[in-house]
Amino acid sequence: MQRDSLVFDLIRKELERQRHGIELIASENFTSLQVMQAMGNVMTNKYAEGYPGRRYYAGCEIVDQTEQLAIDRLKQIFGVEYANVQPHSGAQANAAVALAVLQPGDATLGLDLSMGGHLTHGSAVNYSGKLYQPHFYGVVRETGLIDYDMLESQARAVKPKLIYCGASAYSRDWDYARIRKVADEVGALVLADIAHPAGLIAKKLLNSPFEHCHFVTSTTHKTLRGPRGGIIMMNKDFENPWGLKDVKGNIRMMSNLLDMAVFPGIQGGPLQHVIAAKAVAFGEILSDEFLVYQQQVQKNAQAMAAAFVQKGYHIISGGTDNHLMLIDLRNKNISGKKAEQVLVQADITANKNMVPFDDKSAFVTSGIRFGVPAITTRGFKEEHMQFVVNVIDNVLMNADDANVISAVKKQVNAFMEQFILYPEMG
Ligand code: DSN
Repeated sequence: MQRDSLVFDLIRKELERQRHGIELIASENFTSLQVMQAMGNVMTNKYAEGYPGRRYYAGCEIVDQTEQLAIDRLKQIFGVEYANVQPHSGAQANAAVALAVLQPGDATLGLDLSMGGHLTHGSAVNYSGKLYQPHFYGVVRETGLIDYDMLESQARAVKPKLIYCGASAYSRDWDYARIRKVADEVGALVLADIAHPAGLIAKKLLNSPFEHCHFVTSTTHKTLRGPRGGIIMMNKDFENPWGLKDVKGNIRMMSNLLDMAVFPGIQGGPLQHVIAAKAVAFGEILSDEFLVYQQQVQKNAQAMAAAFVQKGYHIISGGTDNHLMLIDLRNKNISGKKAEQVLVQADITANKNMVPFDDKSAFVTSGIRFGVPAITTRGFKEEHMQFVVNVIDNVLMNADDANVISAVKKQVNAFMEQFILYPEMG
C-alpha cells in the first residue's frame, strides 16, 4: 500500500504547530515519546472484550498483561482498591458510573456548566441532562468559590441519587468531606470527576477525594500527561445499595456493576493500544520526576496568576490552587471569543470560557481560560511567566492591530525555539 502522504504531511504540520506555539489550553499536555510510541502499536489489531482473564476472544494473553499492569499501577498511584482503565474518555467514564448507579429520571446534582462545571454533569445537551433529572449548584458571586451552602440546600431539596463534584474551569481546591456529609444525609452517592487536577492529586499537592467520594473518574491526558482516555476508581469496593443480585443470588458489588457498565454497558472492544500507553504513563507518574513536574505546574500557575493580577486582569476567585485560571475580560473590553481568535493569530492557544454569571452566550463568553500543564512540560519555569503574560496582554490590548499581532507571533516563535519538543522526530 502506498504511504498516505496527505495524512502524514498533515501530522507533520501539526507537530510544527505544536512546536512553535505557546499552548495554554488547560486540558492539554504533551505526552512523553514513549507514551506516544506505545499508543501506535499492534495491540490496535486485537479484540479483547471483557477483562483480564475473562475475555470473549482468544489470544488475549499478552493484552491481559498490559491491561493488568495499567490497573495495578493506577491503583498504586492513588492507593485505591478498584480501577477500570477501559473508558475511551472521561465522558465515557462518567457515563459508565451514571449507568451503574442511576435509573432514567433519577435526580442528580452537579456544578452548573456556566459556573465552571462539565457537560457530563447534567448539561441539557448531554445524555446526563436528557436521561436523568439534573439539578445544579454554583459559585458565590462575590468570591467565585463553590457555594457549598447552595449545594447543601439543593441536595436537601431535590434528594439527588448522585452528586457530581469536579469542574473544568475552577481554579480552587474542593471540600470533599463537606460534600460527603450532605450526601450521607440525603442518601446520595458522590462522584468526583478529577479530570483536570488529577496529576496534582496523584502527587498529594491537592486534597484527596478518595476517602470521601464513592467514585472518582478522570481523563488520562490532562495533568496526568498520558494518552487520550478515561479511568474509573474507587477507594474501597462496596455492596450496591439497591440490593441487585447476580444469577447466583449474590448481592452485586459496586466493582462488578461498574465493570459491567463500561463493558458491555456503554463500550465494546477496549482500545488495547491506548491501554498500553496508559500503563506507560502510569509508570511515569509513579516516578519522583513527576512530583517535580507537578510542583512546577503549581508554581507556574501561581506566577502566571500574579502577573495577570499585576496587569489589572480579574481572575475568578482571585488566584489559583491548581494548574489553571479563569479570567473575566469584561474590564478589558474584549470578549472571550475575540481574545481566543486574536491570540491564536499570534500562535498562543487558549480557549474562551463562560465566567460565573456571564451576560454573554457560550459562543461569545466574557472569559478566557489559561492552563500551564503543557508549557510546564515544555520546560517553562516561573521566570518565563512574565513573558507569557506580556505577550498575551500585548495581543489583547491591540486586538485590531495586525502589525502588533504579527510582531508578537514572531516573538513567540523565537521564544519557543529554546524549548525543543520531540527532538527525536527531527
Ligand atoms: N474539554 C475538556 C476541557 O477542556 O476542560 C473538558 O472535557
